Amino acid sequence: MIDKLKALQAEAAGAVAGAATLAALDDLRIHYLGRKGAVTGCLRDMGKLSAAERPAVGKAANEVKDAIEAVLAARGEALQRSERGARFAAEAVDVTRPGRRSHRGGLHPVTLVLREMLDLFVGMGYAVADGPEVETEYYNFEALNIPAHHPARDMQDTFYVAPGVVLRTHTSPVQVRVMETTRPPVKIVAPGKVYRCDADITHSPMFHQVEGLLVDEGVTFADLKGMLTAFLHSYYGPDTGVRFRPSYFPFTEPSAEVDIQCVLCGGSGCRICSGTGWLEILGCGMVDPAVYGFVGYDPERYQGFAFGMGVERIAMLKYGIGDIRLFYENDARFLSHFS
Ligand code: 2U9
Repeated sequence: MIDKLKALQAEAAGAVAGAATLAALDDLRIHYLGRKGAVTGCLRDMGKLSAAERPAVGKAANEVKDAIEAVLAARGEALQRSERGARFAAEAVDVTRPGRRSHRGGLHPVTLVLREMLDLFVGMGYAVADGPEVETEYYNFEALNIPAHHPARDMQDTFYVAPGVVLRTHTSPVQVRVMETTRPPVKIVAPGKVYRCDADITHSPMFHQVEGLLVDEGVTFADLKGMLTAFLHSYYGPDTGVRFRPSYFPFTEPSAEVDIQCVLCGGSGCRICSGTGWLEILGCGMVDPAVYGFVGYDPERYQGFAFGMGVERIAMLKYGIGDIRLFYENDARFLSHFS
């Protein structure tokens, strides 16, 4: 029996030394020392021994049990150390590596250009006004001296929401609403989205406008010319040529369109300006006295000027963008040029 125990001890020592994982070590503990284990079996069999043999065999069995427990504990500690070491190595963080850059967004080019333009008008004392994008025909057309059956009211140009209700085709209704509730002097710019049934590389069914209105006593076309020239010189540089051409709008009389010298060729003629050397940049005029009738202003006492421009058009000319649809596609490669 003692020989058998010694053999078990030697066998266990070899097996424990060869155990590669804590789980394998646990299996060995059960195999040798568990309730149905080999050493436990020997201790149970002691009942069959004579009273004379029992003390020596019992002592040997306890020694073998202690010895196996000792090698299991030593191997367990060693395996725990190396398993922890391997885990630490796998989880190690190299604090000397460069950090990951976070991607920073930026303002949309239409927002950038709109803010730059508004900054210049606010600097000249204009207040910023806004109003609804869904408008009545009265505010979008009638009060602006665009009577029924005028070509500008044609279904091709205007999105009708319901009878008598449209998506505003310009921000001019904002100025009408301000005049209805405010006595002169009025000095406002009205930025915002407008809608027209039109789509190609330079037209979009939704785009942005900035319009302006100044009404007071003694306002002349010279004031309009001087203010817009100052605005365009601030925006495009003081040496940029500016010219006013006669034009027609139902809500202004007289009316003009304003050109700047081509931003690309400087006036010698190129693809952008179709060889003319000039680019149309905005429209303007003296508010038609008929408009004052709708808002209760005295046309004998007050004069005013108004102007309007498309924000996308100005952004396209500033950044050399050839297709208006690029503004609405949210392609990060396009937008990243402006951040
Ligand atoms: C009131 C009276 C007059 C606003 C004006 C223009 C000329 C003009 C266009 C520029 C390019 C529209 O975006 S665009 O297609 N606008 O040429 N707008 S005068 O005149 C007003 C506005 C409100 C009460």
